[in-house]
Amino acid sequence: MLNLRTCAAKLRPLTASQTVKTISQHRPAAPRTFQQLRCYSAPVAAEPFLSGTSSNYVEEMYYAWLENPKSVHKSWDIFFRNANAGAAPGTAYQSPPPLTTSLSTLSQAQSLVQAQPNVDKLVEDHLAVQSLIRAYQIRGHHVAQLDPLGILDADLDSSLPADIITSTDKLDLAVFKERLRVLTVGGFYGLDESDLDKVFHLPTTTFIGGNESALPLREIIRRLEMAYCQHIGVEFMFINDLEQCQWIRQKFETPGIMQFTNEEKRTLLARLVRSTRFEEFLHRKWSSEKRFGLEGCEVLIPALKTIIDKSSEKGVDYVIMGMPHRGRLNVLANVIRKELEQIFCQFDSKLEAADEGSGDVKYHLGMYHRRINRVTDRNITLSLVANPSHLEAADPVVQGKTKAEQFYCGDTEGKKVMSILLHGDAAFAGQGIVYETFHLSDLPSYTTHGTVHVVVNNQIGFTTDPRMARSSPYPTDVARVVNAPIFHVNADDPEAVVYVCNVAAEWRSTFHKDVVVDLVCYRRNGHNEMDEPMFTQPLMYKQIRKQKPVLQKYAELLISQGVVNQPEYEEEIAKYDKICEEAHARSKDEKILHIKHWLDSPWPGFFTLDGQPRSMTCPSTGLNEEDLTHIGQVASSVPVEDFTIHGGLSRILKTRGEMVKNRTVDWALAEYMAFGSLLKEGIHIRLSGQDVERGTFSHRHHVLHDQNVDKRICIPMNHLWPNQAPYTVCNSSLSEYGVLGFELGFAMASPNALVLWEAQFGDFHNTAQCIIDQFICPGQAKWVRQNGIVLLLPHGMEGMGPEHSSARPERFLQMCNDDPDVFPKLDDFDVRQLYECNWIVVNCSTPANFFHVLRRQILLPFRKPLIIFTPKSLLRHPEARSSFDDMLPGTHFLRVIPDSGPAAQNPEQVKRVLFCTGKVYYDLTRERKARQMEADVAITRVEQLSPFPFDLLQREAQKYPAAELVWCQEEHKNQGYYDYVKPRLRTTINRAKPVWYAGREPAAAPATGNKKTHLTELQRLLDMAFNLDAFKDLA
Ligand SMILES: Cc1ncc(C[n+]2csc(CCOP(=O)(O)OP(=O)(O)O)c2C)c(N)n1
Ligand SMILES: [Mg+2]
Repeated sequence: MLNLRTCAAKLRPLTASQTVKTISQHRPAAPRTFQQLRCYSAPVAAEPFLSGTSSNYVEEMYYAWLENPKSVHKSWDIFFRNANAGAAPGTAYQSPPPLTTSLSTLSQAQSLVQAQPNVDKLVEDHLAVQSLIRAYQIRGHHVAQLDPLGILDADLDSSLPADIITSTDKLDLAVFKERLRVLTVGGFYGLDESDLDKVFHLPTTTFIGGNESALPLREIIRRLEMAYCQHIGVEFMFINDLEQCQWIRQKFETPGIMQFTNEEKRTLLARLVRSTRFEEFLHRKWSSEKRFGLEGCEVLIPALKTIIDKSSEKGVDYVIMGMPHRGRLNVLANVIRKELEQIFCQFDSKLEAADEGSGDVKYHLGMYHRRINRVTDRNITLSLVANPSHLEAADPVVQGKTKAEQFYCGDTEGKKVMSILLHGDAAFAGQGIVYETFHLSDLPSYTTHGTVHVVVNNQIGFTTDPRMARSSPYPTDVARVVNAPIFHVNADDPEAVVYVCNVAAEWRSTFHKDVVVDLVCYRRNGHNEMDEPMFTQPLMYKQIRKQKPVLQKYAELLISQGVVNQPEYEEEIAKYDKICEEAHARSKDEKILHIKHWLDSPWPGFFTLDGQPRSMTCPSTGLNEEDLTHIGQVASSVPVEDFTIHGGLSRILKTRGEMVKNRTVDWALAEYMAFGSLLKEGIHIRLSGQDVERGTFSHRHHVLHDQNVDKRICIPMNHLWPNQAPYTVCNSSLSEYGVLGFELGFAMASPNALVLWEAQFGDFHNTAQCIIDQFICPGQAKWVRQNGIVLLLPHGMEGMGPEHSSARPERFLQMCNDDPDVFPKLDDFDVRQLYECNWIVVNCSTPANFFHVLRRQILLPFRKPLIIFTPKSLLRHPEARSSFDDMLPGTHFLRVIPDSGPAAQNPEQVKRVLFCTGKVYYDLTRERKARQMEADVAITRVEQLSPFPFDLLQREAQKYPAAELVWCQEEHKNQGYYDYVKPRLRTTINRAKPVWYAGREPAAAPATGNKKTHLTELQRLLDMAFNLDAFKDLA
C-alpha cells in the first residue's frame, strides 16, 4: 500500500510516460497491463480533485479498480473508464446506476447524485463518510446506552462527541438535521441533509456493508449506530495492530451477527434464574447476614459461564479465577459448582472449625473443582483463588498460579490453562496493583497468554460516586496500556452481555492477549445487605427501587417472543428453588466446618489422604563431593561452544573455578550448589525479581550474554544434568507488589518447586507489604494452604544511607506466631517447630548455611514461607566462605552456630556471651581478636531467628554460667531483632538473668546518610559489646 500511495501521489505532476516508469519501479508484479495504466494515468492525474486530502482515497479506489473494476462502486468504474477514454478534466464523472434492488432509496439516490455534477464534492463526501465511520468506531461507545438505570454516563461525560451524527436508532430527521447542521458549521463533514440518501462506497475498514460494498448514508449511519451505539460500547481503536482492529470491527459491525437461537436464549434464561434465585434464597434464609449479593448484576453468572464455555470449546481445560467479594458465593455455587450445602453451612455460626488456624470469612475462601462442561462435554477444572479483603491483591497471585499451571503442563501458548479476573469498578480504577499486573501480561516469563477481565461496574464503590473515585472516563481505562480491547455492555441486556463474552473468549483464544468486559450495572442493595445506600445516593436508589430485575425483563421478552411460556419459566424457577431447599436440608447434617474443602490448590500425593505431612523428619541436606564439584565446574564455565563472554566475567568464573578446586564456596557458589542439586532431583526452580539474572551486586551471573551476538544467552544451570528439572531465572518488571504476588501464586501450584523472589534491596519489599501481610504470613492459617515461597532480602548496614540498608527484620519477626514467653514443649525442634510456625526467618552468616536452608526448604515434608536476609558485603568477604566439608552428606542447616574458639574451650571463664545474627558477626570477631578477648567473650550466631531456637540457645546460655548475656545488632534498637529476641532469650533462661543490648540507639530512619557517622556508630556499638563494664551500673 505504501508503494501504491507513493506512485499515485506521483501521478499528479508526472507525464504519462514518466508515470509508467515510476510505477514499474515500485509496484510489485500485478496481473494487469501497463497499457491500462498508461491510458488512465494522465487523464486521472489531471482531474482537479486529485489534490490535497482526497488523493489518498482516490488512489486506493483507483488501484482497487485496476485490480478489478467490479470492486469499486459503479460511479468510480464509469469515472475511470471515461478518464481512460480521454475525457477532459472535470468531465469524466457520470452518475452511477442503482447498486442493488435491495436498496429502496437508490433511485432517489441516483437522481441526487446525477443532480450533482461536482466531482470534487463527491470525493469530499466520500471522505466525509469515511471519517464518519471512523468516528463511530472511535467514539461510538460514548453514545452507547450503557447504564441500565439511564441516569449516569458510563464514561462520566454527558456531552455527545462532536463528530458523531446520532439520533440513536430512530434517525429522527429533526435531530439529525440539527446534528448535521452543527457538524457542517463545525466543518467536520460538509455533509448535508440531501446527502442522506446518496450512496457511498464503503472503505475496507468497515464491515457494516455485509455483502454490499456501498450503502446510502442513511443506512450507513443506521448500521453504525446499531453496531456502536446500542447496549455495547466497543473501545478498541487505540489498538496498534490493524489485524486486531479488523477482527473486532468484523465482530461488531457485520449486520445480523448478534443472533441467538432459541436454545441459546433458553440456556441464558435458565442461568439467570439460578443466579437470581440463589441470592433470593440466601436472603430468605439469612436476611441479616453479609453476603455481598449480586443483585443488579445477576448477569455475571451467564457472562462467566459463557466465557468458560467458549474457552472450553477452544481447548481450554483449566480456568483459574480471582474475584472480589461481590457475587462470590453465587460464582462458587453457579459457576464453579461448589456443593450448595457446603456454602450454606458457612452461614451456620455454631459449626465448629475442623482445621487448625484462624479460617476466614465465607466470601474470601477459594475453591478447586473438576467437572464436565455440559455445553462442550469436555473436562474442565475451575479454581477460584482465596483472597484477602484487600481488593485486587489476588490479581498477580492468580496470574502466577496460572503461569505455573501452564508451565507444568507444557502449555507454552496458554491454550489449555487460562485466567479470568473479576473486578469492582472502584477497585479496578483505584488500585495500582491492577496496573502492575497488566504490565506483567506480555512479559515472556510472566505472561499467561491473555486474561479475560470482567468488571462488575455497579457504578459505585461502597458509598463513593464514580465521579469521586476516578479521573478516567471509564473504570477500565488502565487496560488501554496493554492494548486490551474493552467491551462495555449494559448488563440489563443479557444477550448483549453473552455476545460480548463470547467475543472476549474468542479474542483471547485468537490473539492470546488480555481483554476486558465491563458489565455496566447497578447495585440493588447497599454495599452489603446491612448497609443503607439512601444516606448517600438517594436519587440513584430511588431509580434502583423502580428498576425491574433483569430476570423478569428477560423472561418477559422471551415469553413475548414465544421462546418460552410462563409455565415453563415458572417451572425453571421452582426447579432451582427445590435444589436450594434440598441442599439446605442436607447442610443441617454437617457437624463440622472443613476449610480444607475450600482449598484452591490441592497438592495430590504430597500429603497423606488426611492432608497430613507424610513424615515429620527432614533428611540431611548435605550433598556428595562429586555433585558439589560437578556443579561448581559448570558454574565456573561456559557450557556451550563459540560463546564469547565479557572479560570481567571470565575472571569471575576463573575465581569460581579456583574456589571449587580448593573445595570452598562463596555465597554465589553456595546458591548454585543448592539450586543445581535440587534440579537434579527434579525440583523446578524459579528465581524472579529485579535484575536477578546477573544479581544486583553482580555476583550471580546465572545468564551469560554472548558479547558478539545480540540476545544470544546461555544459562549454565540448565546444562547440569541430562534429565534435570528446568531452571527459570527471570529479570522482572520494576514492581514488587505485582511480582511478589505473581511468584506467590506460582509457588501455590506445586510443592515440587523452589520459587524465590529477590528484592533488589530488602527495603523494597515494603511496596509488596500487602502480599506479605495478607498472604504469606497468614495464608496457611486462613486458607489451610501451604506455600514454600522464598524471599531473598538483601540486608545490612554498609554505610549506604537510610535506604538500601534494612530489609526491616523487625516487621517479619513481629508477625511470627511463636510465643515469646513459653518454652515450647517439643521433642523435636528441628522439624516439628518448623511445622507449627507460620514462616521461617533466617539470617545466615555462612554460604554453607545458606545452601542448607535452601535445600531444607524442599526436603521438608511440608511447605512454609522462608524469609532470608541476604548479605551484600559478605558476598565478597574473604572470611564469608565455606568448605565443602560443611556441605557433605550428614551435614545440615545450623539453626545456631555456637562459638568454637577459646571461649568455648573454657566456658566457665567466659564473662559475656554475645548473641548476634548475620553480618555483624564478622565485625564482632574482628574486634574481639583486636582486643584479644577471645577467651572472655563467646559469640553465638542465631542463624534461624524464627521459629526461635529455644532449645539450642538454652544450651548455649547454660554452657556459660558466669557470663552476661548480650544481644548485639548493628540495626537501631527499635529495629532489627532485639524486641523479638530479648523476651525469648529470657524465656530460655527462665528469666534468671537480664539480656543486655549492644547496638545503635533507637532511630526513625534505618541508617544514617553520613558515612563517618555510620563508622562512629559502628565503633560505638563494638565498644559497648566488648566493654565488660558497660552494663555494671544497670544491673
Ligand atoms: C485495598 C482495599 N481498600 C479498601 C477496601 C474497603 N472496601 C471494601 S469494598 C470497597 C468498595 C469496592 O467498590 P467496587 O470495587 O466498585 O466493588 P463493589 O463493592 O461495588 O462491587 C471498599 C472501599 C478494601 N477491601 N480493599
Ligand atoms: Mg462498584
